[in-house]
Amino acid sequence: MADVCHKNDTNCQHPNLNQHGHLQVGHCRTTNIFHKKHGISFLDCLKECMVTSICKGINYRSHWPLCDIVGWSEDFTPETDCVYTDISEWSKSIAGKCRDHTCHGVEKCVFDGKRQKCVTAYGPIPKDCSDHIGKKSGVYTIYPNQHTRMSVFCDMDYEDGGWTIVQRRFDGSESFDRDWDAYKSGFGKPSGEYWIGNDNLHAILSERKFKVRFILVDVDGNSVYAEYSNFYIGNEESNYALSISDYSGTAGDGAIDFTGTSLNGMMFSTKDRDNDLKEGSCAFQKCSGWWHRDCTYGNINGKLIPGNEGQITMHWNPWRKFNSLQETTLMTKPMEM
Ligand SMILES: [Ca+2]
Repeated sequence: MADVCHKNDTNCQHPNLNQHGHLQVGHCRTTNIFHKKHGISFLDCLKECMVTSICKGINYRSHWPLCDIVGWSEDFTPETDCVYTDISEWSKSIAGKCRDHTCHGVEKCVFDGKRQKCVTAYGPIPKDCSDHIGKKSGVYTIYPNQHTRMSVFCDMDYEDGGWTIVQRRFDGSESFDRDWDAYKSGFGKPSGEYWIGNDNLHAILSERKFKVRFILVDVDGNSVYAEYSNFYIGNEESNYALSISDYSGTAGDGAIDFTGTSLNGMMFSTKDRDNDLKEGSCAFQKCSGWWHRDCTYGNINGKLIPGNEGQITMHWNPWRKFNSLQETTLMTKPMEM
């Protein structure tokens, strides 16, 4: 440890691993593993984690020996001979000259003999679900940029997979008749019904060029889709101004208002923030946060009340008029994979 520890730091020079009750023996993380290193010691593995901003802990298998650099993760899976430990439990001095580094999420600190440098760590960090491709559908963590981390549902089965779910509804367990702050930060659970959050969506869409797809299912189980090959939303200062165009699909174009005009360029509205072009509040009238213009013909954030019809329902007018749909999904994926 001489190369990484300060000479007066006895705990670092001679760490007693057995003193650390925070070692999780026989359990390891299985998601958000960014990097694996063979043939290094436990302490070097800890050091590797310590200098990597995105690292929250390590899995270590002493019989290989194998070191996993693990990001933010909640799962724990039993595995004999595997040890997990959270990096926050350890002295920062293990990082040696990089102990007070200020590198960001996708970087790691190296010391070049004179000073700290931040270099890109371990290739691409998953910015959206397309970077998790090849895995099965489920909840994953994505890091659109250095300051944004979120859990999302990734659909890896639909049309080659790689879809990041923006909105998903199928059982009516979440209310979507919510205010600005709820839509801003997102609500619901990625494993169930949810809205990803407008700030999160802006962060994702700012990294690449995206298409978006609406999947709609009626009460009889019929399914159609609407795709727009141009999709972007601005930041909160722009009221999440929407770019949406180039429709294709089987559902009909529902990204239009009552006059048949595209919602392209519209700002987001909620029941407590009216940014639409109509007298009165469309968000209030349609029970949905959305990019209302003269309201909207595609009201996927309306009320999920199968068997009912009207302005407030979760509907897609070009397909099933104002009848409540049974399921809706809004998902996005980079144009080029
Ligand atoms: Ca209005």
